[in-house]
Amino acid sequence: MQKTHIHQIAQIIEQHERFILTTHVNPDGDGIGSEMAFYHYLRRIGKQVTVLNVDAAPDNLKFLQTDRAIAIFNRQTHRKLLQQADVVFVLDISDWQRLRQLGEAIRETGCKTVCIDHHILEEPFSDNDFIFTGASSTGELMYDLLSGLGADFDTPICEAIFTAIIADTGCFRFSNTSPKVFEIAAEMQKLGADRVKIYQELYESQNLSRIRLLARVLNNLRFDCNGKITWMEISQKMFRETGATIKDTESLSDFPRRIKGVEIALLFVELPEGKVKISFRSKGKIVINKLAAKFLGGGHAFAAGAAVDGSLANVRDDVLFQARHLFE
Ligand SMILES: [Mn+2]
Repeated sequence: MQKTHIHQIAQIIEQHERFILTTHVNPDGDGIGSEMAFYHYLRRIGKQVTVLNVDAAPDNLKFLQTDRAIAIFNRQTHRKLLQQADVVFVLDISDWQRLRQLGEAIRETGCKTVCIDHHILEEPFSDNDFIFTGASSTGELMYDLLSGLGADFDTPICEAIFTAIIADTGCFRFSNTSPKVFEIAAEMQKLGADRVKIYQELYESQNLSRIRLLARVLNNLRFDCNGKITWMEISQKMFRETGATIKDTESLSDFPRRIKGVEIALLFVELPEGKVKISFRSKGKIVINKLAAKFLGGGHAFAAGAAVDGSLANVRDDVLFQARHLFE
């Protein structure tokens, strides 16, 4: 993010009083961390700010005090709030579909919309799009913005930004981990982010049902394309038997990526309404979001997702058929 962009956003903040911040469905560490950092900043400079999301924060992000700050969207309850808002900041997402009914409600109000995101933008999204696909995370952009605005990086802001960055870089493992990412993380740590605490909250506070599901899924791991593709599937029956929920499938496809020779990991999750959710993960050689786009999904070059109608077996066969072409 350049000075000119920061200047534009600074003007928007200066000229308005009532702000709403939001992020995508199934919010992740980057979406929530970015919201929380921006929320604390806007409050401290005396603005009225509400974080309004479609879904609640996952349990492992509640240490960021999300329960106090984040409201879950309800058309009736939040009608007035939306009508009175001056500006809605949409963070970590540039696709109205992934804001569901809240997206519709925001557009109905006609209030100013500003998007800050690092995903590839297919077509103009908001009134003011600030999209930087070279950034590791929206958290990184939030750091650029807040430092450009001269924010006081106190502990809650540092922890929120640190969380956003480690969530989207897989704890500095993914190919998007630039030198700048380490610099920001180092600064956040110096200024108060407790690295060990954040790591434990995020990754070492899992419920037993998720681990039981993981065991089941790994036990049924399958390979294709001479071991370059690995795939796993989760049926509704497996959810029932382990007590796990869809939330517990988050980042499960990280595990098969660890196998030598694997380039792509696919995860198929049977949804109750006759759909299948697909996660596409690549180790960094094979670009994967074009494959996701064939199934009306999207995402980053090396991490993407889609949800399609059909049975687990049919969707899996279709996706595998297309995935094999990536290795021809
Ligand atoms: Mn992100």
